[in-house]
Amino acid sequence: MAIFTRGFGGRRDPDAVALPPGQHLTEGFPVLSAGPTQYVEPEDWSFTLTTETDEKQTWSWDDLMNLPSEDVEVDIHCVTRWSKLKSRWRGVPVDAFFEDSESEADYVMAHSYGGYTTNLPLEDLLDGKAWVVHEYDDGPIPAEHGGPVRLLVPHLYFWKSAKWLSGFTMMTGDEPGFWEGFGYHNYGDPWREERYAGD
Ligand SMILES: Nc1nc2c(c(=O)[nH]1)N[C@H]1C(S)=C(S)[C@@H](COP(=O)(O)O)O[C@H]1N2
Ligand SMILES: [Mo]
Repeated sequence: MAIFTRGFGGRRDPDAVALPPGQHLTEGFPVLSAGPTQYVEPEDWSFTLTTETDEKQTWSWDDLMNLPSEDVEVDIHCVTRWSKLKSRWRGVPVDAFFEDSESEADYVMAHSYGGYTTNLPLEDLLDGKAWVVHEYDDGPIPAEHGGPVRLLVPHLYFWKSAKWLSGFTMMTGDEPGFWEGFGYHNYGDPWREERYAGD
């Protein structure tokens, strides 16, 4: 029978094995925003880490540029079922922002210019698993994709990668962010297909 035939249907496409369940490949880069694109100039951008005791630390664009950045090439997976392989970013591992933090909280709310939020366990942001990125494909991140600075958490569905990142707030207890409050899964592991609450 035809099960080993490559071609129409693509079921034996070697790329398919790299995709989480229920995802298909896109060559483009769809834009998904719950509200209007935010236009923030690098000189107006800042990032504030607020601890559970309301201590604040703020980084300007220049501060961000002075932290060690690295190049990352990662696959990204949107809950609306597109995946993009080998997307190329440059940014600072999230670990750098916690070096001088006295926080003992286990959960983080990421905040964006424009009001978007998304919640993550702190451990999913540390140990080189997530980045505060400021370049896409060797250039500035286009505003519609979250520039000048977005969060990149490639091991979770892409709604966790907050565009126009403005800060983290530490939380001793977990709380839903924007989409999590509208029924998206609290954690969002694409490999376990955690799309919606109850998955
Ligand atoms: N601030 C902000 N960040 C956001 C969103 C948003 O609406 N606002 N949408 C999320 C969703 S659902 C997805 S799939 C990705 C889309 O990123 P892209 O537009 O660069 O593809 O951004 C995530 N980050
Ligand atoms: Mo999404």
